Amino acid sequence: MQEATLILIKPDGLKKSLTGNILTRLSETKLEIVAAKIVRVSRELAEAHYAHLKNEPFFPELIKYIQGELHDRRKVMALIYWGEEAIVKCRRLAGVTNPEQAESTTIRGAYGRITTSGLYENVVHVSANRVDAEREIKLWFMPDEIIVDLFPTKEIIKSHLRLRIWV
Ligand code: FUP
Repeated sequence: MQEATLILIKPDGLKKSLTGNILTRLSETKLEIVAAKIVRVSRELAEAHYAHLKNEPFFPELIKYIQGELHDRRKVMALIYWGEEAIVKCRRLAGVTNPEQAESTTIRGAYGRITTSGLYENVVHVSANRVDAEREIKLWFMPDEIIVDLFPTKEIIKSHLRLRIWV
């Protein structure tokens, strides 16, 4: 079954110049990149992305991290990979959330670390399942930024501007 997954190369990955390595590792999956961009992450986007962790003690630090405030790199690279079993293939390559517990052959195991304050700096975000992937893709991308039709869309007219938005 073809499916899509959101990948973020987080600010620590960008600062450590790991973009090439990470994309090379992901190319092992033979999945197709159907969208890619560099994003300046607003507080609203960061909080929406990590809404499920709102009550965790590390939440404020996590928001700073994904916004790039800990690495002097106020950007992330966002990509959508698409194809057979995309979610599990990318998760497997990324490794588990805790970089100390991730296999050393995975991206997080090879390049991640835990900060002195206990935050996991794990280099990449990879959608965990189909429900998360759909929610996250719709948060990070507009329909016209993706070269395949992943989810239903509708057209709206806003101040004489014709836009395509998620239904
Ligand atoms: P994942 O789906 O692997 O990104 O895991 P989560 O959504 O549970 O966590 C999101 C981010 O919160 C992680 F990438 C790093 C951070 N985190 C911590 O710093 N400590 C924790 O105990 C759990 C998550």
